Amino acid sequence: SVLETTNVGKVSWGTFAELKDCVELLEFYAGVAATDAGETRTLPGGHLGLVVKHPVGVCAQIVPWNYPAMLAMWKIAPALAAGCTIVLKPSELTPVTAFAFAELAKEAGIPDGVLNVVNGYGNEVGQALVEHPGVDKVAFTGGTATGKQIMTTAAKTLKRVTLELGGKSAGIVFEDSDYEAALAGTLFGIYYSAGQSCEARSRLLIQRSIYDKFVADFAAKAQKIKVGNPMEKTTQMGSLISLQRVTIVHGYVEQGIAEGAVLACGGKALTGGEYGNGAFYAPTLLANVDNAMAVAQEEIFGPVAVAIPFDTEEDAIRIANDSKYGLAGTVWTTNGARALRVAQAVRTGLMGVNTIMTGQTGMPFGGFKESGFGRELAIDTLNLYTETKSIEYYTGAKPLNPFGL
Ligand code: TXE
Repeated sequence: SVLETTNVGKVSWGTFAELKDCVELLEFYAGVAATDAGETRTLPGGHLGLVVKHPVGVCAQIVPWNYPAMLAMWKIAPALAAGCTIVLKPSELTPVTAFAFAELAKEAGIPDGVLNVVNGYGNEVGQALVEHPGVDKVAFTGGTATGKQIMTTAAKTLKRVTLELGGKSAGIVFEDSDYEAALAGTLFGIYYSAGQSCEARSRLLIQRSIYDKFVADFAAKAQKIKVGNPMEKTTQMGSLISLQRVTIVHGYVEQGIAEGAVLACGGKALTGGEYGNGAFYAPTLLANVDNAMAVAQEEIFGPVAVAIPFDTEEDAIRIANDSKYGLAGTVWTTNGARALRVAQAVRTGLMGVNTIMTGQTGMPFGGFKESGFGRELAIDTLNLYTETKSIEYYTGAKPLNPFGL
């Protein structure tokens, strides 16, 4: 985790949990691999049908910088379990742990050529992998614009493609929620990983009757988050990936304020002193946000939440769905029927009920709409790394002779 925290700048207790996740995933898919029994079908005319799975082949796996090791393992583990070979391209910003994986793979006895790691820029090395005729499948996690470009390029050789892209997920807080639980959960849901998570609950939809109080309490708690050296155990939020990211995030905050949002807390880069060696941004909340504003529609990918009021359940669902993205969300309520109504009505691949802990091993992870397609972390992820083959086996005693000649 020291290596990964050095790689990405996030808190070390977070990267430790992510690396534990990597081990869990390897164990999970090792078990899943052993369960692939194929299928047999009894067919008419003396035939027996066998349905078997074949590895899809060479997989280019292109991953981003926000969870460098963990997102790589989300792809490596099922590909190995399916019998594929891998060319992994980490982000040019965070190549360190991918290379550590390659060394560990060698030490573990994985034959040369099975898990390959190449480093380089997306528009050079990434693009070359997507174009290469020897690559059968591209599995990508990253920005939606890059995902669209990859899909277009991959079409030229009809590669199999799976895309896990951005999000603008809603945390929907009803007046009948467990208030303290909703407060704690929504806070963690955006500021964990400094908001650099595809499933970050970056839009807070809060019922109008509790809106003012919730915004005030959330802002008060956000200001208490300990930001600083990611190696310190007591730090709660570390550095952003780069100073360039800080500039992008701040640009969005300024745009939001210019469009009429009210800054409830944060809104500035943290510089000097203990912040001098990193790219720090204060936990930020923009209130009085309208869902049409850029800060409510675009993925900021930093520690910035926007608070939008709603009146009724229908309202909340409509606003949550008014997004080109469809990755995740959470509904905070103590009304069980409402929880399931809303969880099903919001068009996202993942929904939490009174939790932001979506993305656990075994549960299909992926998006609707422009958040991509394909589901990782689950048993059926193996289908993304295999081709299905039908073998029809003639078992009749007499030779088949339809022409009778
Ligand atoms: O990601 P890119 P960037 C979102 C987030 C962020 C935006 C852009 O909103 O602001 O994406 O971030 C490789 N062919 N997410 O520019 O470009 C690149 O080298 C092949 C969401 O950092 O998507 C890297 O390995 N590969 C996200 C990977 O793609 C290409 C996580 C991701 O980079 C390529 C990160 C090309 N033409 C950003 N261009 C999530 N879903 O969690 C780039 N790459």
